[in-house]
Parts: sequence; C-alpha cells; structure tokens
Amino acid sequence: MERTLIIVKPDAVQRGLTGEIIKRFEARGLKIIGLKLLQVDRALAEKHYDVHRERPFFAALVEYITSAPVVVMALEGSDAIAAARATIGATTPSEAAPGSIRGDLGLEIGRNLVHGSDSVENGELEVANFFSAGELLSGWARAVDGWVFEYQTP
Ligand code: DAT
Ligand code: MG
Repeated sequence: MERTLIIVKPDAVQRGLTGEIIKRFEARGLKIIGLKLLQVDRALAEKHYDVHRERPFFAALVEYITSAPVVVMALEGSDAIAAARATIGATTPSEAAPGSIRGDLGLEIGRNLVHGSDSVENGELEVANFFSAGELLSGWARAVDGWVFEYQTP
C-alpha cells in the first residue's frame, strides 16, 4: 500500500470545494488515514515546497499556501500516488483533462486547488511532515476493503 499527502489548497477551501474534492478521492477507493484543517505556517510551507526553492514562483507559492486554511489528508491505497495524481490532473488547470479535479474546477496554475505527492518516497515524507504518528490511523479496516483491493487488504 502506498501513501499520498493531499492538500485541499486555500482557494478550494474558500470556494467551498472541500467536500467535492474529498468525495472524488473517496469514490476512487483511496482510504483516508488522516484528515485535518489547519493554517500552514511559513516554515512548514517552505519545507513542503523545498524542491522549488530556487524557482521564480517560490515566494508566490509559499504566500498562496499560507494565505488561508487548508484541509490535509493522508490517503492509503494500491498505486495511491499515480491514482491520486490522475484524479488531480495536470499542474496547469487550463490544460488538465476534463474529469480531473483541476480540469473540472480550475483555470490557473497559481490557483490549482489541490496537491498530491509525486512519488512513493515523497508520499511518506510529506505525510510525516503534516501528521504526527498519533494523528494517523493506518490499516483500519473498511467494510468495502475486499471490494476495492483484490489482493492487498491492509
Ligand atoms: P504539482 O502540484 O502538479 O505536483 P509541481 O510539483 O511541479 O506541480 O509544482 C508545485 C506547485 O508549484 C504547483 O502546484 C503550482 C506551482 N508551480 C509549478 N510550476 C509553476 C510555474 N511554472 N509557474 C507558477 N507556479 C508554478
Ligand atoms: Mg508536485
């Protein structure tokens, strides 16, 4: 089972799209193992986006993610990284496929609604950056697990 960190970004929370976005990951079959509302501080934002530190948009990115509350989720599932990124869609919403979150709900790269981890390694690291061990319920059994996961019941 892979883990991915999903952030419902400030624009999505402000637009009242939190439920719509969570619904899509739930319907996909991914299992919520952590969920909370928080306001990201500068230190956490800079850590989360450290890979982009030298990019020209870094300051705006940190400003955006710290500007208002976000909802963060840790999700678990087979191929969770690829599945979640497909559900999220391309980085630039105007180019994202219809049916994806960004393709259905957004237009601009600086207001692209949602974050999802891009590798198995980063999924583990990002979940640990946003959640303490005590805030995660890993491996809890859902009634539907055997109908979502053919072989790997967590
Ligand atoms: P993603 O969020 O699809 O994983 P990323 O990791 O490449 O995309 O970039 C992280 C965020 O940084 C992205 O959601 C929006 C912002 N960003 C990326 N490239 C950008 C660019 N060329 N101009 C402005 N913002 C950008
Ligand atoms: Mg990324």
